[in-house]
Amino acid sequence: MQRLGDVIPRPASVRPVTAASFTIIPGGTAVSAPPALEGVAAHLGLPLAPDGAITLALDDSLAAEAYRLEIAATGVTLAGGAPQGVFWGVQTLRQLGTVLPGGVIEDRPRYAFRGAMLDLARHFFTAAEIKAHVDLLVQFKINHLHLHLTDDQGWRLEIPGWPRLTEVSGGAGTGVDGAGPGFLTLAEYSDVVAYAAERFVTIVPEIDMPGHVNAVHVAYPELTADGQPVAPRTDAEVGYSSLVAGREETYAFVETVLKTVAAVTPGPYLHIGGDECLSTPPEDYRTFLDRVLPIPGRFGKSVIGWHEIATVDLPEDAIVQYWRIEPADDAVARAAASGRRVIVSPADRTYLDMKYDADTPLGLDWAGHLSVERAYDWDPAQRLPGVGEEAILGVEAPLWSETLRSVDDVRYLTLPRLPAVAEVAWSPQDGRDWQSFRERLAAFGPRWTAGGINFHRSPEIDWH
Ligand code: TNX
Repeated sequence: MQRLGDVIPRPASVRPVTAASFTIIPGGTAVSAPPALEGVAAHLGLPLAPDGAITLALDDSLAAEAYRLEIAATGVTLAGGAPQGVFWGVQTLRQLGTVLPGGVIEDRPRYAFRGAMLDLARHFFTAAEIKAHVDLLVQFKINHLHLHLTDDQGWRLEIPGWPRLTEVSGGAGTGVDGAGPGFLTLAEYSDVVAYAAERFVTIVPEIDMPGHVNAVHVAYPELTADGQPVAPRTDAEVGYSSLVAGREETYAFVETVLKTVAAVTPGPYLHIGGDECLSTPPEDYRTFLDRVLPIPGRFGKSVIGWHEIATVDLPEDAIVQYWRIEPADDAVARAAASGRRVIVSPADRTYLDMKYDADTPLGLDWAGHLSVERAYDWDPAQRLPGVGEEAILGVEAPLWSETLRSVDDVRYLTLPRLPAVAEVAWSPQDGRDWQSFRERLAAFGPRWTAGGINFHRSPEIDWH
């Protein structure tokens, strides 16, 4: 039997009762749940019955994402502030296995935004593959999936009225090194959104602008500065393409794209990129963002951008996503001081596409090597001078896909560092400890192996 606290992310409070335990009998033990929780109950994979020994309930004295799990010899009670709190409690139950140690877990997240990002532009992943990724993320209580839908190489979302975006730039050979093809139709995107929503995951769509747009210019040369045809690019350079700030056609295009994405995105955010605009003159960058940053608000969404956007005037509800390695950035501290919230994604702690060490066959190393311990052993509130706990909306672990070719590759870089970042984002800082984490993580090796889930057998962990 596992110990009650053998869960990732580590719960806020764990009180074991050593004598007691409850054993789930597959096919025998039933779950009782009110109608509002029947969808959540289904994730336990047990039958529903009014007198089930596992009781799910709502408790409005708890915060929406908080839950309380009580395990006694006679039964189990799981209460959450809202269905999502119960759902996170279900993830805890599933990690504990079938012989549940007795006691009480009271748990709630440190940050409201616990994110992962998948880059569909450099290498496309299908709707089915994205859904499988959602299944993996929710086990660690990640509640946002940021989809990087467009970049220099490819454009991965259907936009009615601009068919060449996906016909040309979602076509054969549009991934890095000629991988591909692929794009999501709006129906497929909506299917992913709905699947994620059933698991309390919010999709955050990103249309990267004004840089990272070579795929736009390949499809529509009339949007370039001189109207001349542009060659497709499948290398991994950045910073060479830009939408043209001084032309009205640019904003008609951007407006249509953001309106389309907003219409199929129930979540509150639209990410407009804004990173690495090395070929956009600073005045043009400002002109472009002054026009584009307010657009998501007109469609009822808050705008998110990579931290370069903090150099211009931001809407009040704009969110800045910090990705730099040391040293920190003054503009982000100024944005925080004026009330903007920050998503913390420092590349040297959260970029899942960094190699673990010099021997890692996949990934990049521009931000250094990212061991499991480095992904775990840091405090978001201590990372950025002037960006304290109140300014932080949450933490996200991006996975760029230049070197990825398969779901196995995604998992190799994601596991086991995503669980580390998930604990950074969920668990109270003062309860976190690398030694405890690596011991809890060791138990996942046999589970991933049994489930056919590829992962990196990091030598930092004494795998069971
Ligand atoms: C930087 S970080 C990028 C991406 C690359 C990534 C590779 C950021 C906002 N932009 O264009 O894919 O590095 O690690």
